[in-house]
Amino acid sequence: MTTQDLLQTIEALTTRALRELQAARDLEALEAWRVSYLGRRGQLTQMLRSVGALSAEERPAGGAAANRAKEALESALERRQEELKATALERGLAEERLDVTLPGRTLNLGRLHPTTQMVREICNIFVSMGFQVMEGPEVEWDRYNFEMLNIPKEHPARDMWDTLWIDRVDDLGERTMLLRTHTSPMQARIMEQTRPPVRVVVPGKCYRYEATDATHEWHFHQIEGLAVDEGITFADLKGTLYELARRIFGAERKVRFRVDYFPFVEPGVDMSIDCFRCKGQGCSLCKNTGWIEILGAGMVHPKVLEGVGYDPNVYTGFAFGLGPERIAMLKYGIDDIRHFYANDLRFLRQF
Ligand code: FA5
Repeated sequence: MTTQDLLQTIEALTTRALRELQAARDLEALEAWRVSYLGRRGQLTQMLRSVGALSAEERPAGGAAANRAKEALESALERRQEELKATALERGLAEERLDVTLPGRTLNLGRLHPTTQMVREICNIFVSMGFQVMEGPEVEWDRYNFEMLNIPKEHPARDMWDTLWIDRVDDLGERTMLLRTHTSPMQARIMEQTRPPVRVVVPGKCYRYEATDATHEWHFHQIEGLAVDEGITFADLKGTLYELARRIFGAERKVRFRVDYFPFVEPGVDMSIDCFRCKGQGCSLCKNTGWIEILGAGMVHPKVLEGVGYDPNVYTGFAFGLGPERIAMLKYGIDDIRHFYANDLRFLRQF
């Protein structure tokens, strides 16, 4: 090979190598390129070796050309490495970039069910008046749900609580277990276990085997109240419930007590508030009476006190049972109690 041939070959090789180098898109491709041209068996390395085959006069010029080519490729490789690193960094930064102008994703926050909210509001009012909050079993014995409340087996008052029975009978074939129809069984349970003074409220679920309509569910809540001590009178009952009505429905609410019958109180009453929509004039909400009934109450019957071992000559007390769904209906103008448990988010999201 003459020097002329070698110089041409080196030039062609350098041009090709530089073109390929520009086409390399990542560091791996660069390494492959380096091995292919500058590696121990690389194309340029081979060429440098072939300089030795030139004659002594031609060797310096050929060697110098080959070395220049080597340096040119090495510095081109370095530059390309820097370029690719910079591009990779830019790409990385671009990928990590946060577009703060994008609208945020909506977070669906949960909330308390309107019944739970109402139960808590009512319980808090009683707590502020010195009552404790207790809970009791939803599956209850006949004994607590009826018998200890002065409602014996054949008593007609049992018709007032259409009952869902648990499939279990005693030795005499009598059904003994049920889903509680009211929270009143907790009156007996609490008094059995404590001595006066007693001041408790009991929120919880109740169940009745009855047809549903706008004001009746087969599953609903009650809050029971019970206060027993020496010297408790009907005035205490009225004062406590009046305060409840004012705190929930406003200071100017009027309250009405009327005689009602519950076997476990004597006397028994129901309490109504004057209709806040028509201010007592009569409207569809209050069925033209001007009053809306919100709870049943009364003075604890002496027989109930005796049944739990309290001396009715020493202790007296009052009890009441109210429906938080009915109170929420009145407070928020809800026209049908069945909305509460229909799981319709359009309804639930309003609270
Ligand atoms: C009772 O259940 C008595 N235990 C209340 C009581 C307690 C009286 C202590 C005296 C002393 P009544 O069946 O009226 O009473 O129910 C009381 C409240 O529970 C009602 O005023 C109403 O707010 C609610 N309630 C009753 N039945 C239903 C029903 N099917 N659906 C929704 N709420 C109901």
